[in-house]
Amino acid sequence: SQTAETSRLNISAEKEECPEESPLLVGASKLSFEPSLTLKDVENENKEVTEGEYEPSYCKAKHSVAILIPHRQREKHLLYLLHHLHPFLQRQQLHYSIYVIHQAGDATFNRAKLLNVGYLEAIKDFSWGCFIFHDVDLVPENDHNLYICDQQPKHLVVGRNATGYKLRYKGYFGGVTAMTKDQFFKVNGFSNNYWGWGGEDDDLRVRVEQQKMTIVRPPADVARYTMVFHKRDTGNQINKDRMRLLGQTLKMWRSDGLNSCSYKTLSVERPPLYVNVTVDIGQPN
Ligand code: UD2
Ligand code: MN
Repeated sequence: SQTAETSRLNISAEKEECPEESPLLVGASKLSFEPSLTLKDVENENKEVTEGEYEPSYCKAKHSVAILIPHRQREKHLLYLLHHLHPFLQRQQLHYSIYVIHQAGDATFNRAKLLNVGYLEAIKDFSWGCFIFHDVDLVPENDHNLYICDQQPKHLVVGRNATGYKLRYKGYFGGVTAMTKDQFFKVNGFSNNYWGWGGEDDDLRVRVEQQKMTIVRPPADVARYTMVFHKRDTGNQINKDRMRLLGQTLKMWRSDGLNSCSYKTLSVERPPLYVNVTVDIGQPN
């Protein structure tokens, strides 16, 4: 019967688990940033991605990972990142989805709150076990830098082009980080109160350490990034309040974070290469 046939096909279609280490990794690769690149080009390069999501067709992925990118008015950077990140993640044989969390309006930017929103929205789609918090302008140079979570929160940017590929300072936790669903929940996510540039990444480190977790990093020779050149954006001026806020993290973390993140989702669009969440996160009070 039709039903028997269908179920037989389903059984034979059951995939074997992907190998421990992907055979598709190529190591360090030369990155290109072509100003003439278009979204159509990147869509054509990535026919197997639908609504931002991909999983290998030929084996069962061992990891399901949501990539969260805070964004406003960095369209070219987003394009470069999508162009490099999709093939990079596919070579790692991951089941993944890319979320771009777009801050509506022109109030001061709030990277950390956007990332909280990304987490809260992404878990509505799927039970992602791992989250990668990812600046839009950082492109990974080596696919041995695995976009999977660890037993401990992981910082993936040991070095980047502009800073001689050296860790900026001990405890630095900015740029690209990976935390499991539970690790992030345990620290109550990011603070929502860092408006403008700086401090929010250090605040997350304090939360992590307060939970007796330790930050791990991949080897320096693989945790390398190119940051696309940019100036400080208008709307993201340096946060003069950041040192005062950092002094209060241990007092505030329980009540300021995922559990107090209020926002209004204006739209969730699903073009081929990413989920585009546009959100009103308010403004500093
Ligand atoms: C550093 C950190 C970053 C964050 C920031 C302070 C590194 C490599 N990165 O980045 O993680 O801690 O300092 O807040 O150390 N963005 C927009 N539109 C804007 C403004 C910001 O999309 O108008 C997003 C975008 O994803 C960008 C990120 O916010 O990559 C961080 O902003 P930045 O690139 O201006 O700051 P930067 O490079 O000093
Ligand atoms: Mn940057």
